[in-house]
Amino acid sequence: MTLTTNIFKKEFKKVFESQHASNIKDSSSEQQYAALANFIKFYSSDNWKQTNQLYIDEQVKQVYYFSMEFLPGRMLKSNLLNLGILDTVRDGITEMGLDFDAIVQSEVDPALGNGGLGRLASCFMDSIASLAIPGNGNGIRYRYGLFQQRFVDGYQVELPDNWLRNGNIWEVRKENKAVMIRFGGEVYLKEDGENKLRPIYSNTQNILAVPYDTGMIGYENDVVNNLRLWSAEIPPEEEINFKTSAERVLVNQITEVLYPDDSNYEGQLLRLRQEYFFTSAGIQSIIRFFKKQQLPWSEFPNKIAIHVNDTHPALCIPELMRILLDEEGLSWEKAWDITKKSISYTNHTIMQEAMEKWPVHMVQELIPRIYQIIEAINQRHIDKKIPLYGEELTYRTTIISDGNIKMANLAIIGSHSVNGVAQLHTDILKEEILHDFYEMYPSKFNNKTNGITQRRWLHLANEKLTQLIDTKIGKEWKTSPAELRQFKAYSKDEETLNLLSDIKLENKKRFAAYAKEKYAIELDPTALFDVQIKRLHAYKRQLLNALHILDRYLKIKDDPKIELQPRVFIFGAKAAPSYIYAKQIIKFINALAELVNNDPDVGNKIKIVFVENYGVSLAELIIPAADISEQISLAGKEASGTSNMKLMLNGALTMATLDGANIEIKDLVGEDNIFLFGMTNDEVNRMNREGHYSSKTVLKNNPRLNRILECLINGTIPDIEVEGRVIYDSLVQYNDEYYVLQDFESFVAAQERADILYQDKPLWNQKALINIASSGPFSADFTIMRYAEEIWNVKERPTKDKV
Ligand code: 26V
Repeated sequence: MTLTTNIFKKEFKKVFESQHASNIKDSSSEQQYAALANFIKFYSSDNWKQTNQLYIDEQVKQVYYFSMEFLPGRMLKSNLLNLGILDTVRDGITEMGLDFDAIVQSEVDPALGNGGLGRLASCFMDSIASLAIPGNGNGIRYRYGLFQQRFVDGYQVELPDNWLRNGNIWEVRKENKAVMIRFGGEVYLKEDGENKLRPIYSNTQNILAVPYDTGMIGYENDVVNNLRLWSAEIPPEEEINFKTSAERVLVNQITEVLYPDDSNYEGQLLRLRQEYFFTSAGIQSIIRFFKKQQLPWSEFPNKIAIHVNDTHPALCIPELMRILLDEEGLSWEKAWDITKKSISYTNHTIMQEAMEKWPVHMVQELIPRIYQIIEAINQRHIDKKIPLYGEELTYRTTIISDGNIKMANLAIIGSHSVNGVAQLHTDILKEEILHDFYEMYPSKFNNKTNGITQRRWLHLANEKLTQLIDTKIGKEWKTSPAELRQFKAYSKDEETLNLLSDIKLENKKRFAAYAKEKYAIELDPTALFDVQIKRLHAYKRQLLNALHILDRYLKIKDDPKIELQPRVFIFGAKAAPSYIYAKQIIKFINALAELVNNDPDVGNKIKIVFVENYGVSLAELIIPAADISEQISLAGKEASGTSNMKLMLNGALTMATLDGANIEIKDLVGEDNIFLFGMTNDEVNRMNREGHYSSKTVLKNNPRLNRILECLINGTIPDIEVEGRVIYDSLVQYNDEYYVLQDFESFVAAQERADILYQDKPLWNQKALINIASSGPFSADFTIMRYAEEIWNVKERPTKDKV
């Protein structure tokens, strides 16, 4: 059935009235949203059912993407887009006298992830469905998402994110698919009648894992895949065994809240519970599904690919082994072969402090049988590798050492593929961080540079730009992103460049209106909009950005008449609640904003907007308005970055160190269309090796920088006595771990080049256009095609339309 506006209006009215028993005209936008989301769910339900049935009937190989985090963003508009009914529905809603944008805004944005890793998982879900790849997400249905951030006197304050307050229309609770997870107790091996050892469990605590499924709608291809998020509950038949309220609390705690840290590993028992809970649930449901097909176990790796997103789901390995050995009675060799062939692993960080390791005693107590299996995997690894590689190398690669279980080592040994997320990152893994493993298993290592979905990050976030591109090169880029390169043909076309610049201005006005309403700050939309949006972390160097602003401020104070390119500096960043230094940087930037924004000498030359509660929805507002994309991490530290890709796709020029995917951006756009600065990874390594770096010496030779740093401690910036001192000391006394001062001069020089270029509007616009036209290779569609072909060995399916 093709949906016309008239049919839509009739159907929508029906849904609304059956739900609310009242007139639409008198309803709130929340109620209208609920009805519209229900309409979409109903509209796509046949496809959801049929996709699932097709996978069963044809026994196709399926991927299961295990991730502790998913950051899908609001789903209403993207579902309408992918169903091909966005315009029809928008027109219908408008004709009914309702406010479509208000309806869209009243959906909550589920923050079930911290940052890059979680958002990548959701971009991947969109691409997997849009490529008609049989794929499933597997994760946790947190009751509370990532904290909501507020600023009080410039300090970050965290509030709970009760995202389920008004229910969640997209999900379907599947009680009949629940599985039991066993924690604790004792386990011993006992011989069964057939000379086989079987584990006997006693005194375990059993917890029910109930799945909530959400349809992942492919782009105009009738595919609806499944995202399955698990929730912990007390099993009804065990109610009686949960005598104490403390035990009850514990069960509810498991899926209560997302850990708000993405860089600092802490050996928290609750987090280990979460990890085992959702991996065990996911693996059990896969096994259940596989067994229904009545195939021999040797077929398992031909039908199932299990992807482990960072090490958080690495317990998939011993859990799959446990089920194959204990419950299905396979031999160790067979089970191990199946496990390795099925599982693949992506590494997302080289930051040592984020590497997961669990104390042996904790794993032993919480999941005793899993511990036994990990121990056996470890022992077999040692026995097998010592004859081949000697003791020294082998012992450097063990899973268990110093009383800890190293999850990365488990993930590498128990999988057939290990990938990094940008070329440089993969090279660093191979040559430095995981070099010992690379010696052992060179063929496991491969690169899969990250990607983003152009449908959300261009089509939905920047509809005006989408229209311009559509009229110039057609619409094919939505499914064949390489087509974007056709847009290059317009890089000297005056009319197109002017339109591009008009669109950017409009997007900047839209952001300015938000800033005015929310923060009562007046922005000049013709100023250069300079954007840094990402988690707050020392290695990402928001501090370098802030010191550059301070430099500009001092220039203005020295000469209030100085001609400077007006800039609006936009920050969006959450700091982990326990990461004190990151929170001090937030306070510093907010204090600087307070000073600069209210200084009449400064006027429009500098405005600073630090948005509260940065997340997917705010990204969709900010990215289309950006002129400059700040990607200024210390070289070697940012595994890939993905905001760099989104900003480029929307015509921002990148201010970059040669780090992560910035290098690949540079290769695609050419050095003339990017602002590069700072040390390279090799230079950083050399500095580290030689150990000669002295931030004090840098300061001594740079009076300007010295003066800037003095402002942190001399009262120039009000109300940062504590923070200013801490930051100053980190740079001076503690020798500037992330080489902020070392890279400062070349950063400022690159910013000056940007100012000059911005004066030449046609040339700037041309470079913006080249950035847009060069960003096709960063579509997650390509990334997913490579995963599908080179790691998962799954096929895109021809869709009905294409057949
Ligand atoms: C690590 C940890 C450590 C223990 C506490 C909880 C926790 C939660 C998440 C993580 C993973 C952080 C890694 C991460 O998000 N990496 C980012 O991944 C992006 C997608 O690959 C990539 O673009 C970013 O460069 C990288 O920082």
